[in-house]
Amino acid sequence: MHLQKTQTTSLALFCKVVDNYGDIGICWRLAKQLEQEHGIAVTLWVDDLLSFQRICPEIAIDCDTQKIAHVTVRHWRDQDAQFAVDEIADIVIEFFACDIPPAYIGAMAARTPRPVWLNLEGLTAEEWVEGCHTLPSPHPRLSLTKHFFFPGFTNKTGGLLLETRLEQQRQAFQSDRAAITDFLMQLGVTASEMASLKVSLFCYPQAPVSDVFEIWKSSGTAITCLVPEGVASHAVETFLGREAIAGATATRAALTVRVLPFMPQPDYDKLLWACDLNFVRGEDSFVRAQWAGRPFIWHIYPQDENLHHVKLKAFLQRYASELASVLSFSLAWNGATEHAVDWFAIWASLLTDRQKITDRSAAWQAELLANGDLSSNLLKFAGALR
Ligand code: TRH
Repeated sequence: MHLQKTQTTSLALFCKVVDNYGDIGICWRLAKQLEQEHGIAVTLWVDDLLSFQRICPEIAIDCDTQKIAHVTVRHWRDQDAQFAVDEIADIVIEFFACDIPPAYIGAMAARTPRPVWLNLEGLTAEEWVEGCHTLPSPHPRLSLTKHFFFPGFTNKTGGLLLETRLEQQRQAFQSDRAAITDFLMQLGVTASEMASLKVSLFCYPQAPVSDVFEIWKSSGTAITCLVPEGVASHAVETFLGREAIAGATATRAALTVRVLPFMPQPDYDKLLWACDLNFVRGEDSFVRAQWAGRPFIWHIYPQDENLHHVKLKAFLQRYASELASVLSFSLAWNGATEHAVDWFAIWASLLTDRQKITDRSAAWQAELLANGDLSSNLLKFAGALR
């Protein structure tokens, strides 16, 4: 592809929200970074503006086209829209093998030069991704080739999403007591809660939250569990004895549970930075917890026949092979143990290992940073295909 130097590269990113917030969370983060750090003209096509609005309140849900943070956001309503060749971007990304509209693909094939077409896959620590990353997949009929692009934890993958200034922002925030206090106060966290062990909780409904609450109640340390609205609602309501809406709180013995509003994506990062321990889930919050430099426990997205346990173990083997406490707690939290769980013992050992886990976080971050960041890796790969 021979673009004049002055011409801005355009990129279309197609996002289908399968469920929850991770699909749009990842695509939005990628879109913003490509636009803001690499000067790419990004159009983000998304089929579910309501989910988008939860993590980005500026989104208008009744708008076909809008510009947010310089990114053009298009409501992807159906597969029937028609597209002219000059509407096709230089780089086209489908997230997680979503089917982009047939007319868009037809116009891609008619365009000269052809766009670079990538399928951005889901994150897994399993070894096979190294063999599949960047593999071509020729279209069965048209003169177009799609390439697979896998995020990952090694230098034979595309790496992880990471904004250039994130580390600097995190360090500035974590070393500024007043900023942390202000942030938590705005969320309704009281002074005594701030002085306790602060745990953020984001997990799927299957997580054994009530078991862990029982242990935390009898803990020798005061614990405040900060849980965004809509998360682990059943266990949280049982604990509170009332509806788990933002602002609801209760203290029982050593444990305070406080329900937070579901917050905009940048604030969720701050929450991870402000807490002593983070429970995260899925893909995007899981990655953000790794950049937060604080101990974290991952609740993996559940799959049929416990396929997710394989993925969980693949990650733990890379990240926590020397951290028995993280291994035991993570397996128990994800229902991946064969024997009865002694929550008291595995929590005690996690708590004892806090410093060791924090040290590991820093070393782990250094390993990840050596792989480069996903946006830059993706553009480098796209550039080589052009
Ligand atoms: O929400 P998730 O479970 O999302 C996904 C989807 O289920 C997806 O289909 C699946 O493929 C993937 O998991 C593995 O978890 P995740 O990935 O952590 O995404 C949550 C997003 O929501 C993330 O961008 C952070 C954001 N968020 C906020 O913006 N505010 C909040 O208050 C919270 C709790 C999260």
